[in-house]
Amino acid sequence: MKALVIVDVQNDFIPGGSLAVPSGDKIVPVINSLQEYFDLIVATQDWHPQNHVSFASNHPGTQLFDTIGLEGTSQTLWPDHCLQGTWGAMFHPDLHTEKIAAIFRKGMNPGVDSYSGFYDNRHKISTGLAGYLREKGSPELYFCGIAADICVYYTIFDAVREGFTATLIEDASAPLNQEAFVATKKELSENGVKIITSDNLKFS
Ligand code: VGL
Ligand code: ZN
Repeated sequence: MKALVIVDVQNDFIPGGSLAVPSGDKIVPVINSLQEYFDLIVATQDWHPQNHVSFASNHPGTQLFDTIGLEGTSQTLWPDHCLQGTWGAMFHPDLHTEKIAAIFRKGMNPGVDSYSGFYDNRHKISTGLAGYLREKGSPELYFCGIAADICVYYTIFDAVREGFTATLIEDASAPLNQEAFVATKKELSENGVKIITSDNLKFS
């Protein structure tokens, strides 16, 4: 059984949004065309309160994309994005959502960021995604979405840690930083993650 995890395909991560990822819009039709190959589809949403620690606007004197120390970890400061209930937090309007069986939201705790769809960045609070997928029979997991080098990457890493089989669908994912993505792909494949393109699914 195959499950597709669609990570953060939200307006703010797409050109026109506050933290736009180049080509974020290009992957939406690819994701739509893949959905028929899956038995189960779930999605994640970045879902921040206005006072979220990852917003540069909450740290006077800092610049966008600065890194600050935060309880022994480093935190990148982003533009305000994916504010709970706003347009920027909604799925891209062209994304087909009919088959999405469950949505897992993350980044709701004001004091801690959450790149992965499974756990917050301190690995303390679970979204319940791993338990949900296990109850569904621990399907083979396929991942796509935005940003490929950030939230998709962290989500896949946690999937592997949780013992799932994980595959990244590269042409259905868009990175914020292309160079960082090259490095994260290498790291993922060294950890047993398969990297494919959508054609591999369609013609297998
Ligand atoms: C993301 C930065 C901040 C992502 C979320 O979805 O990749 N990146 N919050
Ligand atoms: Zn965020």
